[in-house]
Amino acid sequence: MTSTHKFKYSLLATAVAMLAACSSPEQVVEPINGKEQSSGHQLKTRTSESPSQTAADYAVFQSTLTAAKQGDDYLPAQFLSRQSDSAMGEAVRNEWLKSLGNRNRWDLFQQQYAKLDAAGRSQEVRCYGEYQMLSQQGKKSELAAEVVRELGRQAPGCNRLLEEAARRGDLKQADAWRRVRGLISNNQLTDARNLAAALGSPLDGSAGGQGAQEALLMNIIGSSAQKSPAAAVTLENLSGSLSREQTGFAWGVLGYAQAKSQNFGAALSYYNRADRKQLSADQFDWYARSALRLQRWNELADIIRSMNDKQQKDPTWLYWLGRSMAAQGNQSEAKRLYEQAADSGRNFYALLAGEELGRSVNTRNNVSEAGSSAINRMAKDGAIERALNLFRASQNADDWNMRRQAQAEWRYAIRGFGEDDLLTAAQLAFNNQFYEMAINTADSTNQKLNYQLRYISPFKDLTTAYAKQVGIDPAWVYGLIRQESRFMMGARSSVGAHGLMQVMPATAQHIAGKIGMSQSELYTTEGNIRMGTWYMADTKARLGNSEVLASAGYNAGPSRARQWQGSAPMEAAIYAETIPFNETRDYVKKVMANATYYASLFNEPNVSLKKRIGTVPGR
Ligand code: BLG
Repeated sequence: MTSTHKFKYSLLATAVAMLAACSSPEQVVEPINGKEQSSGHQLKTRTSESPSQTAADYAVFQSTLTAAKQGDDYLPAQFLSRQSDSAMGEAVRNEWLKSLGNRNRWDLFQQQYAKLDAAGRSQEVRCYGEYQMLSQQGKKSELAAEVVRELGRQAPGCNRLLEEAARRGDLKQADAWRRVRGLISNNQLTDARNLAAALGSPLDGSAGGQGAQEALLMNIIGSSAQKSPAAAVTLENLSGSLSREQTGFAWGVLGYAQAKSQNFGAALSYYNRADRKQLSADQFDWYARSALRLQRWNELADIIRSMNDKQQKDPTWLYWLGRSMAAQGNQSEAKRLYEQAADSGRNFYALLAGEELGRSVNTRNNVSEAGSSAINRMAKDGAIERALNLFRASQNADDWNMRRQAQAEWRYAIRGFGEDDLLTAAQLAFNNQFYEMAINTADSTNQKLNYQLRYISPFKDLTTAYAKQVGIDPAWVYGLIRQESRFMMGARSSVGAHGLMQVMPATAQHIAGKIGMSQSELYTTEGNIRMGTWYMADTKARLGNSEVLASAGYNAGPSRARQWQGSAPMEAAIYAETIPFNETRDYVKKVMANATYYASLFNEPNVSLKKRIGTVPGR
């Protein structure tokens, strides 16, 4: 060992010893996390730190994460000796633990694992934790039994856990081979091969048996094969040499591929030959959506009833099962299902189900606003203070990554809060114009509801004026901004959409040309609102005057929104539910539900979601 290494590791030993010794209250997760609190006065404040301390730690945060990823033990230990009880600390510890697990440094791993609040452990770190207990103490892994039910890619630590459990014969064979098939269908061939080998039957057929058998499926459910019209024929022809489990799985994959390409008839006929026990939640969703799009109500009911309990309780399927029951004349059962959906929260289907029951949207707060003394006390909590300090610094520096970390610190700070504390925190965030966290925090309560905080409406003069100028409903505009940016002025998306209304630079160029603006106005608050509202109105006019189509077009492009229309007019909720892009489907439902709440808060005459969305015309 070189002298620098010696130096490094003696420092490491000191830092680790310091960490072990540091069990002062601020290092341990405070009781604030965990229990439901009945009122704000139980809030215990965490130790505060100076803004310069937070800034100094943030300055080395990214490089510490990188060092941890690259297998360095010194910098993470040093960072955690100063900044442990925070989101930054949790992120560093998670990254460090992954690296320790990967390098089999189990003593240090165990020590650090114990210091990480269970609610803050990443899934991969939990996988390493269970891997360690399985491989060293032979303790069976519950997480492995859960993860093996997933069909897609998993983090390396989770694959390692699965393969160890497979080698020991701990996995249910049916689940394990189903995952092998799922990996093949998701183009994760290396992981599929590794799992099959760990199960003792490699896909290359070298040991014959199950592995060789499963390899036959590659030409049918492989990621490009599954989309081809020939796949179904190949599956028919090969079914004599495949097991029932294999054909049952393969039909599910082919059904899903057709549904995602909007061939709902073919999708349904393939899905009908699938083994329902092997379908994933995502595959089941598209099975049901295929029946829904074709309005085959009896089949839809049957499909929803075969979903697992959790999925059946999703407001989406409660509502659509209710509609199936109503279509079949079973009004009492429909009513029972609508009641469950309506009570599920403030989502799209809760609103639609409520309307079926004759209820209308309610935006009356059922609690009084947080008082100033509670807000002041909250502001003194060290974790809240850290989040706000970082938020302010991010605004001063116009630093988007820092803003994201401020959000993470806020989420960390409010973890485990009771509903009173959540609403106090939401008000505090709002008072500081930390809008996205005001909304998210207020939105996380279930019993105590403050609608002004859930549906805040800053920038009112500008937004209302431009909405009126182009003749669209301000409630729809607010519903869209809330979903696009949570009212963050400098918001930037992964693909480059910008500002409150998340306008893409290329779209801004197009808009600017149409209405005589400069493209650079995209970056001002007013210019962004003017561009976004104009584009909403223009898209709506081009797409049958439908807010639903226009919302889809705003997010995915008008030509896609048009392509998803049917040849005949269609109930807009069916259109929205069968949008193939996950982002856009979720977006449209949220924008429309938000618009309904804003309409109520703005005292607009139409507060019916059903009327607002109406019918989508045919292509
Ligand atoms: C939209 C554009 C459309 C464009 C589509 O992208 O942006 N809308 C606006 O700029 C207002 O004009 O259609 S096209 O002109 O026909 O191509 C498709 O390119 C914006 C979307 C993109 C999306 N947000 C507004 O909804 C976005 O940023 N997605 C990434 C989300 S995340 O960061 O990964 O979470």
